[in-house]
Amino acid sequence: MKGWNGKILRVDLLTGKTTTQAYDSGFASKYLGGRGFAAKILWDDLKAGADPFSAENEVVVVTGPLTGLSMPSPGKVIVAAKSPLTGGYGDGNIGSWVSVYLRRAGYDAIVVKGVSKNPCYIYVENEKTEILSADELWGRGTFETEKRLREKYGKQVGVLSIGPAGERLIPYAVVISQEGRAGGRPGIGAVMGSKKLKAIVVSGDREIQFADPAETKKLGADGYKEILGKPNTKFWKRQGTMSTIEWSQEHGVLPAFNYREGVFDKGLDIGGGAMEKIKIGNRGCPNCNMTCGNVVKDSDGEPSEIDYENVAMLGSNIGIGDLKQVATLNRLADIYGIDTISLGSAIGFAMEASEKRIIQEGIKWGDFKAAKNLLEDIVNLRTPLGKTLAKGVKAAAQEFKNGSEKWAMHVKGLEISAYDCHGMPAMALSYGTCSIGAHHKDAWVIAWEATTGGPGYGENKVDKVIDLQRLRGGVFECLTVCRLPWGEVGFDLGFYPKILRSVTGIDFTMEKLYEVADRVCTLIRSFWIREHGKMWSRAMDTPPARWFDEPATKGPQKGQKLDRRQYDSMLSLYYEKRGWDKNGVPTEATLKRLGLPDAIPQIKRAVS
Ligand code: PTT
Ligand code: SF4
Repeated sequence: MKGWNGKILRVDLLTGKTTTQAYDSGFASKYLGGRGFAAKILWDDLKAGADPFSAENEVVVVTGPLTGLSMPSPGKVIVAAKSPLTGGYGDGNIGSWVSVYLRRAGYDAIVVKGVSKNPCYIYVENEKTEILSADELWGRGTFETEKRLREKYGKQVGVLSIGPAGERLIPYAVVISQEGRAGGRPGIGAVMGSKKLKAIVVSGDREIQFADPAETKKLGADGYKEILGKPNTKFWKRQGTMSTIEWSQEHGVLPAFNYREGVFDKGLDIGGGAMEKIKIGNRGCPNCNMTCGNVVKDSDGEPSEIDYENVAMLGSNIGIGDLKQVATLNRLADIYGIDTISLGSAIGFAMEASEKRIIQEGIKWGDFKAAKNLLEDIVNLRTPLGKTLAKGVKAAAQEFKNGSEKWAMHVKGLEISAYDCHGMPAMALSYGTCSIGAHHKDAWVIAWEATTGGPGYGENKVDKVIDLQRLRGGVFECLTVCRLPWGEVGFDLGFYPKILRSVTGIDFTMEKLYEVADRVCTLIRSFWIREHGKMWSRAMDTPPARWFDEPATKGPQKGQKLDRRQYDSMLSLYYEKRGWDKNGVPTEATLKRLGLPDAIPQIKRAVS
């Protein structure tokens, strides 16, 4: 087998045993890598109802066949587990040198199960794997942890680590790498914490075997050249995702005041233009020649790497219009290892509850000091309010009551990414049906919807959501490379099947890749159904009531709100096109067609 290493490293933290599992080209072609491998491994290994914090749950760190190569933006790795936040399948995509070194160590994935007695970290160097004491690292922030590990192992390693949020099992704790790359929004950092696993360090120097090495080298080099020649690349390197703030404001979809509105009066103060004025550097993922990480000086004078989602959720969504203050909250979130989207949603939720006098605490919109204190309360679990918000907004609403579930902004328990949907039904459907809960990663359909998609709930919108889910949530997450060359600078999509052929020798076409994407999407859906059984319903694919009941009152979306009946029709059509039944459960015929027959009895058992 060429392109894949064909080996998965399995580590049991309870017994201290490590084993290597080989897989064949049939498995590789069927699931491709990344999200595909993670979904299949978790489906096979976990029993329904497994406690996300039990020894049985697994942390899967996984690459794809193009990960880490010398080609545009390949430095990503997927971290996955059963989510403690949603109870369903959870994963995230993170830029890290682990991507490159894991492949060079001769593995495509690491699967960690068990619970260590004491804090530990895993060190992998080619064939050698060690489980070492992390007593000296436990309790430390992610920046300090990575620094200390790098002092010990040098520059030629990749490091994934968790901060105090993961150690304290906060269910939206993430995994951090390189002081500013984050991944695993549905609490993958907390699953690591539950295993007392502080970090994973990887190094390796083996060659990856390609079917056609000369062609692979040429295609990679041509790809880099193409990126440099694109008209938008220069601007992209200047602003990265930050120009989306201005774009969202212009289209009335920038979340403000816990998604009550889609515009923010200080929107321009926290946008890409404002960012450029305080920018001090540019960072990025390995082997990328369009690096987009914007490092700015925050209100404490410290460097902080910011992206659109961080700034919208810790800025406009909580009413803060000072970018340096936003950057400070962002840096703290990275050090503690907590997701900025869920954190911003939780703080916004508390601010609204305070305004409505549902809670006693006085936390005003835009109050930086109060937001910072609340952040500390959450990550240190140090006040009753902090402890409640640390559970996520879905659980917090169950405690706040008073109708607060209507403006607890989540789908399936995962807080919503930073796009307001009052007037954007396709984006609402994308959030409703994303594989891990409300994330924009699978289908960022809003860019199309706000410009060329037009108004309404037409079939074209359902088709577009599915197309994007196939490409972004399927192909890119399975290849496990960054999608931004294609998405942001117009890099040719035809590049990917071409280089995949030269790497693996298998005749992959875009159609074949979409088949894999459909299989993985339906397998993940099966995972959710297996977990939720009879509790599963269409409501789990529906965004919160706020967007249906309360129209936006400002900006381009003024007066807009979603229509329940029409959203429901879209959802039915979506299920039909996916080959799922009227409740969103995959049908027997679909499972057979996609080569997932073993899911049939399990699903039958779950829903009967
Ligand atoms: C991702 C989500 C995003 S998506 C952002 S900013 W974005 C937030 N980043 C956080 C952060 O930072 N710190 C923190 N403590 N929490 C954070 N939570 C949020 O997590 C990121 C880039 C970006 S920046 C995006 S869109 C693209 N995402 C990709 C993806 O999902 N798949 C893919 N194949 N390519 C992608 N390329 C882009 O990568 P999750 P990164 Mg991320 C600090 O993790 O769980 O997937 O959620 O990986 O290395 O930081 O790069 O406006
Ligand atoms: Fe990482 Fe940005 Fe490059 Fe993508 S474009 S690989 S997110 S630095």
